[in-house]
Amino acid sequence: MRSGMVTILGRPNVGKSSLLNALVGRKVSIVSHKPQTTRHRIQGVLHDERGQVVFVDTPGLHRKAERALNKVMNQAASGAIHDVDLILFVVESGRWTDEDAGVLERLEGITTPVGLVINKVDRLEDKERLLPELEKLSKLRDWAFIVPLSALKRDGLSGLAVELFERLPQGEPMYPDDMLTDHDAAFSAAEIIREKLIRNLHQELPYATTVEIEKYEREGQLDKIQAVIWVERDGQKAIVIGKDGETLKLIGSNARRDIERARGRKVFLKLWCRVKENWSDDPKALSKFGYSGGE
Ligand SMILES: Nc1nc2c(ncn2[C@@H]2O[C@H](COP(=O)(O)OP(=O)(O)OP(=O)(O)O)[C@@H](O)[C@H]2O)c(=O)[nH]1
Ligand SMILES: [Mg+2]
Repeated sequence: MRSGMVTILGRPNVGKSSLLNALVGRKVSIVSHKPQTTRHRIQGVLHDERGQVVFVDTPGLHRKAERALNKVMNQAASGAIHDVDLILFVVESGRWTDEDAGVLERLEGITTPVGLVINKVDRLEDKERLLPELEKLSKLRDWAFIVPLSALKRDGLSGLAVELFERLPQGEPMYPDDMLTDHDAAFSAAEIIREKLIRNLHQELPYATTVEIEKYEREGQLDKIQAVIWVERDGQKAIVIGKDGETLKLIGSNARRDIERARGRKVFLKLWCRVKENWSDDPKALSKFGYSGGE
């Protein structure tokens, strides 16, 4: 049996969380078309007759880390470079940017093997374009392997799994075979609510919000959840709530449906919106809301 830890790294929005979910076979990490969706390290476990892979999904490494929250996110990603068996460097097919180059720079001098994943190849209209791209990217560093794939279409995943199991050390599984993530129900619920916020709010607003679970109780067949959406200003609160409370209602019902699906139980969800000025640049608030750069 093979067993090991694999960190998924890359700039924002390349599809790291989508790849994790595709590999694990269940949605353990939230996804959106907006960059900087993932804020925490998320573990997901792949179980297979060949062994077990524990993946660590990380916040996209980005250049402009001005606010304390963005610094913590970059730290969380960088910290996951060490003490793992392999790193997957994820890029987007046909779109190499300065931020990708920045991630590559951080990997300089690292002795952990790094495999390159070229994601979103489904978007290539002309498949012939892939060859010159492979050629160009292959020269950037000494890769353990290069795998083009589509996380969205689940195309090319088995090829990646072959490469992973070949390189991971021999060993017994670290986690029981029904465990797909290390996060508890409250954390998952908060993340699902945050995903709905990102998807339903426009522009910069999602970056000014976070979710805190105040109460999570099991009552028979029902999970009763009370959660607070924190924003930074009164004006933002008005937008989150919306006209006649419609936006908040929509976010709540979308989130409830997904939490029910994830837990396989009925859910009662009560959502509030509150203001905490400048929370995303306030180290105390960040720690209260569960953001940390390291383990
Ligand atoms: N066409 C296409 N889109 C994809 C693929 N994989 C992911 N996406 C989309 O790319 C966007 C970003 O996906 P995420 O998985 O959230 O990306 P991420 O790298 O985790 O982003 P951050 O957490 O913000 O760093 C979403 O809209 C996904 O649906 C793919 O293989 N093909
Ligand atoms: Mg992500």
